[in-house]
Amino acid sequence: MNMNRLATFVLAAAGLGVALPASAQFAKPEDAVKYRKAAMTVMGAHFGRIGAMAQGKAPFDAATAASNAEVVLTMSKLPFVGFVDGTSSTDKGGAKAAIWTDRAKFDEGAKKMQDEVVKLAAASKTGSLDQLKAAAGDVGKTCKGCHDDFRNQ
Ligand code: ASC
Repeated sequence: MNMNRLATFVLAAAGLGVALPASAQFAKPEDAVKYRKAAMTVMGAHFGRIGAMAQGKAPFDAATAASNAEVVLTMSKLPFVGFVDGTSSTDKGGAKAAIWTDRAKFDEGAKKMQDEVVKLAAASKTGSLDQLKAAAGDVGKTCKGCHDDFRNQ
């Protein structure tokens, strides 16, 4: 396949939402690490805005909550392709080797987070602060659960 054809294929696959193998998405392992960290950072920034409202640290605004939840919903789908083999680390905040030795548990944790984020997005559209608080609490538990098990302190 020449480069133009390859590019067309990759763009078509992306447009169709087809998951490409990680090797096709990242030229180098460190690119995958950078990608997953960036996705987590953006997700955390927008979830943090909702968390601040849920905790009364920022004024509740339903439209702001809903738009942040939409970003979290999109971002929640992105980091996991970046957990490619051979990219565990012992650095603070790095990915523990347990991700690769206990992959089923890791994948289950990711799925749980994604499911709770779907509920968060729905809750954010009701305009109810109480519903937002409950859903944000459930999402936060899924973040923490995985971080406790799979992210270096
Ligand atoms: C966040 C964020 C996390 C989670 C976690 C919830 O906003 O960046 O990792 O919430 O702290 O316990």
